[in-house]
Amino acid sequence: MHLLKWLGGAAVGALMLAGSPTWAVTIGFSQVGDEGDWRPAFSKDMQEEAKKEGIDLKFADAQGKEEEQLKAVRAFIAQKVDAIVIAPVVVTGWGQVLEEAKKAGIPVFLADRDVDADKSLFVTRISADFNLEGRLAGAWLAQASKGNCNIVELQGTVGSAPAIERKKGFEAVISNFPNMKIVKTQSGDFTTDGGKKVMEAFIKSTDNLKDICGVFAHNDNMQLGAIQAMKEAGLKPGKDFLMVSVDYVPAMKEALAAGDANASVELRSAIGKYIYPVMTQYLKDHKELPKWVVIPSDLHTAATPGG
Ligand code: GYE
Repeated sequence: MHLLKWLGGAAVGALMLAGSPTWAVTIGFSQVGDEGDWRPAFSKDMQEEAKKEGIDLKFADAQGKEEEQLKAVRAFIAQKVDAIVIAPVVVTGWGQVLEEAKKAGIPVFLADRDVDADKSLFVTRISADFNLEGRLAGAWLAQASKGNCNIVELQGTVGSAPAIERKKGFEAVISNFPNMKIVKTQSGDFTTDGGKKVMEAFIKSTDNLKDICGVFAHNDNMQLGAIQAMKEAGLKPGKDFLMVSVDYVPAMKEALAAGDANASVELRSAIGKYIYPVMTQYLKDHKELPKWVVIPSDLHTAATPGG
């Protein structure tokens, strides 16, 4: 009886292994950190999807430091993982370590943020179009303000792809409107606390946001911090100020519903379901892929929730 049970269990185990072709794949993932609400959701998705796919995921949190990411990637190379995923904190400084991975024959995939290294050094990047997110935010603000708006901007982490591209996209749109301009801009490092501090400084230096009509934040967490600072100063974000940001995290959905914010561009955090099939297929056939697999973005207001 015992033996039968054991044999049955072993057979089921063998079948399970046979049924999940990716069971032997080991992937190293170097993540930025957990600076806001969006990123932990992305980390969780990567871990849960890996489990579903039978992938052994080695997860390294760099706590916002590129040096930590470089160390993690070198450790993955030493461990001879099958593939590496990097969500790079900033765009610069990647050439050398990507060369090392290439030499070791380990394919690298970028998730979310971009690098400025040679594109032959990674297989593909899977992410949203940050420039489009900036353009969507700018277009919404142009429409909501009828093309008349003095704007304060909360930038993301200096040198990161989303801070660079969201700014560029936003400016490309507002430059079509002679009466729209950014009058103050500073980095809040993508954090709630950073956004709050920057907004407090803006409130002081502009006599309580006098003549300011809109706030563009490169992510929701900074916007949520800005909302706190504005409320503490007796101002009415969402009512007297047009508030637009990016991510569409649950706390921003609440802020939109409460009327404290007006619009947010959704950044999907479920990247695992896009990236793993692409990676496992590549490990099987090594077929060249387009250098960018784009995840769609869309803008939400309180009147058009969903997503
Ligand atoms: O918008 C922000 C996070 O890299 C695009 O990073 C991502 C950004 C996201 O900290 O909330």
